[in-house]
Amino acid sequence: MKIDYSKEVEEALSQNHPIVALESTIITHGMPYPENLEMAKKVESIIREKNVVPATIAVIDGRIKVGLNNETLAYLAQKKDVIKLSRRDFGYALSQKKTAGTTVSATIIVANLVGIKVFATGGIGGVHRGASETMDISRDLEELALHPIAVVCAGPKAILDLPKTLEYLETKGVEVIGYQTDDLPAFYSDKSPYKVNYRLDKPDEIAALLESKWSHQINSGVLITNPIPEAYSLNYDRIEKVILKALENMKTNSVQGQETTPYLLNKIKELTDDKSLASNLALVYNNAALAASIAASLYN
Ligand code: PSU
Ligand code: MN
Repeated sequence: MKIDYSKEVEEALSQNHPIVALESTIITHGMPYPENLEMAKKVESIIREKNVVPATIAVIDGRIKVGLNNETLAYLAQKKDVIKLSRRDFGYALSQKKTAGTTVSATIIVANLVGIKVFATGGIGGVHRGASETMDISRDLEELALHPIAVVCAGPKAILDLPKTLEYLETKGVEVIGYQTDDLPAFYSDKSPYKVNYRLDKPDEIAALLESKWSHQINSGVLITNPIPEAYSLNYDRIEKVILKALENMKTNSVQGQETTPYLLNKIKELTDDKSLASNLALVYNNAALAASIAASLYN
């Protein structure tokens, strides 16, 4: 397999040392520069503080990279015309030597190829509002269903249809765990009107769930939903109004397909005077810390 590892990740893999995978679409398409770069470095340091190795995954000039150095992170964070890479896009990006941010779906694929079991992100993609018309359902859900990996997030992104996303995950056999919560976290908000499948309060209980599931060859993913810290949580009803406005804007501008999510995140940032970006950063850091604790417990 033509995959380039950072030295740190290569060593961790050979010594069975805990690793947390990180995606890179959040860097290339999810946040503006320079906040994206600051975020990419800080998540890694949060993971290292727990003696766990971070593995940011991306495609650089047609090579799959697992573990990026600061120079490559800086390059990726500023690069224009970078591909948002999902399962669909591997053939083109690799053969044409393109540079790409890997979405949750593509990051799951690569993490699984190299044997990483825990992955932290902000929010996953899911069933979009209006999906019965547009059929826009994120590939993230399919890859979660296909591979034994734990994805730690702050819930599906609030721009989505949350009940339909939960239904879809049920159909696909993906357990939705609430970390210290019964309510489904909704990305910018720590609560939503919906419930998670099961609540677990300790990282080692989550690790035990993963081991129980996977040791019986029930090889599907698990979604760990971790509520955004209260200080950064935005009111669910208030942010819902902002989302509706952003969705209207999106229609007016005929935005569709893979541009949908980056467009909405950016519009919401504008409409909230950057408050949503501060929340997005806080929730990513919170997820990195939980993912590192789960990974450490899993490899013990
Ligand atoms: N989480 C964030 N910001 C993001 C994303 C996640 O806080 O930008 C990205 C992830 O890479 C996810 C993608 O896989 O958004 C979903 O895109 P889509 O809805 O087109 O599948
Ligand atoms: Mn889509």
